[in-house]
Amino acid sequence: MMEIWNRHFECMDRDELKKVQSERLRTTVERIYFNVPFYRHKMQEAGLGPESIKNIDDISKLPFTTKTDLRDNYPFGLFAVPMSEIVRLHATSGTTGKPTVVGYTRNDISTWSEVIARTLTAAGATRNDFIQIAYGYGLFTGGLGLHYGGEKIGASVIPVSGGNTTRQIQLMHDFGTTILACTPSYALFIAEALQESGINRDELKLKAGVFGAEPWTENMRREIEDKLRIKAIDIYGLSEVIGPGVASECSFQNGLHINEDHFYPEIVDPVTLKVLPEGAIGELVFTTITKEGLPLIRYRTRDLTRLTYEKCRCGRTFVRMEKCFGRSDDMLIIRGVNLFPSQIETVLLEMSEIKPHYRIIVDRVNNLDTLELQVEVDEVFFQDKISQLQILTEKLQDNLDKAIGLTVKVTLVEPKTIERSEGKAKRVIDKRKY
Ligand code: DLL
Repeated sequence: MMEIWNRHFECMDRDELKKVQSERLRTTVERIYFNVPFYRHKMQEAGLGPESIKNIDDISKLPFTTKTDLRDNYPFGLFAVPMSEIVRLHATSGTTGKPTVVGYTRNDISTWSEVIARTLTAAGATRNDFIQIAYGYGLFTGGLGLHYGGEKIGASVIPVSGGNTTRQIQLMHDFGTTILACTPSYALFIAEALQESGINRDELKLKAGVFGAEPWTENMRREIEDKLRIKAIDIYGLSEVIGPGVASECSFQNGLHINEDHFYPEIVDPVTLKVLPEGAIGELVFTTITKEGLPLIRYRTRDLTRLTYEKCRCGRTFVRMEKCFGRSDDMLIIRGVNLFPSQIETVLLEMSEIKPHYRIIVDRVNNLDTLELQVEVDEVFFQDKISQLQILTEKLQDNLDKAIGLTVKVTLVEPKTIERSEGKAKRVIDKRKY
């Protein structure tokens, strides 16, 4: 039987939980009403005051928040505390090139460590484990998010960050890593590199992995589990809400338990915004009910899933969300980095030599995402010497790298070779099979 990190909350009677959620929601609403002008105005427009929210069921009266709201209030406009209370900033890329910025108070960092401690414990980790964190460290929430939770449970944390696969395998072998934390696509890449490394799987002590930050299928899980001979646990989160630690699977791998005492979930119809009943597929919406730095009210994640309140065999009473089905918008996740096609478009539009006809082709080769951009250029480039094309390709590649932080394979093509469309253009071809 697997351990549970915080039995008091994770196995709380649901009526009791509702009381906790109601009280925490009231505190949050007061906090945002008095400290964040954006929220106060939105509540006033809806004819609401802090006293309108008495218990968790009143949540449906509150207005939704979107990524655009965060962007419009860039960088710190939605923070609910003075900057002197903020001890950490993280960020993700957004549509306009401006990142979405999130801020944490000391208590928020402690909440984050708590929810990750639950995640890691549910994956079977204890103080005797060696956790190799191959999520990126930096503005991305993956690395540092897992890190603090790993230390909280007393495990030996190996903060290797992403990349350098040969070294990952070497450390895994030499340090006796038991838990691997990275994106599922990177886990598969590591698995294949291991087969070629000369190190035998039996020489490793690996027993489980906590994988997330991008969508992945049951097929991919099976492949990882077979190749690495580990238990592959799905973990979900988003920077705006806290980072990783929002929801995670238990050993039964049958839906992700949402840390409902901190993040209150709803499923809504992405078009009508009506709250949908249990079991219906729709857009996941979160209200943070304990966060201080950046509380979010009914934040639309764009992730599509469904919820079940059925009791889980593990003993946890928290609601479970199914593995994400996809997104209601067009955000791509390439090697764990969020990318909107419009970011690429912005770069193209800034270069006069290039026509705004392009196609983005995403694929997965050897389990790593690849990104190709096919773009039309003026005829003169094809009449001229090849070196001209080469120079332009390199310039574009360089500009893209700077703007989106991803290596893009650029293919310049002759005018009118890219299919036109009369309705919405399908600019993205995603060949990945999750
Ligand atoms: O990816 C936080 C994270 C780090 C989660 C490490 C898990 C592990 P963002 O960069 O803000 O935060 O991206 C959030 O990634 O809205 C989903 O679309 C997607 N996503 C995250 N986890 C999963 C998952 C981190 N397990 C966005 N399955 C989210 C499917 C996921 N999609």
